[in-house]
Amino acid sequence: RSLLKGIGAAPAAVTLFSIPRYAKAAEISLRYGNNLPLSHPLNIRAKEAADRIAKETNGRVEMLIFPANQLGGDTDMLSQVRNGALTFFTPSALVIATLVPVAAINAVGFAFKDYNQVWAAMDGPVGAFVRKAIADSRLHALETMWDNGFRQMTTSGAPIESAASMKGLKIRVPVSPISISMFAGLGAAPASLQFSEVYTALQTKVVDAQENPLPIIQVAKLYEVQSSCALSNHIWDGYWFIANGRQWAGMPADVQEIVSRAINEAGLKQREDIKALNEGIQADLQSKGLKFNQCDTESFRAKLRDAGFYKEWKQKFGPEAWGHLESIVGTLA
Ligand code: X2X
Repeated sequence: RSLLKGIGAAPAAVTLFSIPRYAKAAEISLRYGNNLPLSHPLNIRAKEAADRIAKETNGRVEMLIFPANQLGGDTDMLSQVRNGALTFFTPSALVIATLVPVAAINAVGFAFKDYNQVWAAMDGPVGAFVRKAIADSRLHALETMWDNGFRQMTTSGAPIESAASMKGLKIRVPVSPISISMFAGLGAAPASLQFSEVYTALQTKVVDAQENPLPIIQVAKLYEVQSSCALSNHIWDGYWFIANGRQWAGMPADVQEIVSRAINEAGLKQREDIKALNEGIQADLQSKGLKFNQCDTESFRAKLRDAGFYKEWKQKFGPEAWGHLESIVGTLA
């Protein structure tokens, strides 16, 4: 303070008093990238986790968030978290499955009846099995999976009412082998595109349809370029919060503990956000012009069974992973 005496001029004082909350610059910068707009609960809760990490480490650790595909699409961010350019990335299970195939186990069509089954599986044996497989790829998956939601189908063409509506439908799916397999099995013409490309692809009619949970349709404004939504609940999808393995292992134990607690607890809150959001979201999307219809999900299942979809993926995932899933949801194939 005494140093300031005699300087007197405002600029010095301004500099002094605009120092951020934490006196020292962070010693550890964690870089986290994701594919969702800032208004999605995933980003809102991740920001809270970042604030908590800074606070609980007295500013020693900062988590910088790069939302909304700022650093590229899913495939780019997956490379970045593998090579260490990113510390954290939240790929959907569908997307990390391009690297860790068994991670798509939660995306078996029509497997889950409700969220009780989802969390019993993902906080239980299915999630544990997948996290181990992720670790084998030199990535660390935090315990709590974040919610994306039950995926629904939207189109700019005729409403999707049953499996017959799928014939030849140009539908965008994520960069995800099981999604391609499922929609091909349903008779559609699926195309893999990163999420960063979806709005434009729908707008320019490169594809006519897409499938995503309602909160994504809302925050990414897909209702502007789609006219109807079939409530199919065909896949439950979530985000794994993954870390570069070397960076994770290199973190001091106390930091690791603070970071994992902050992120895991934020993830639990994020699940509640999605649940709350789901309550009024249909009405909101309807008011924005999206028409909703029920669809004949039994016709979808039957078509998938006939196409050999369940048999094929049971074999791909292997008896152990499949057994964990069936221990929660009952016999599938
Ligand atoms: O790309 C998608 O459709 C999204 C946003 O749901 C995923 O991250 C898989």
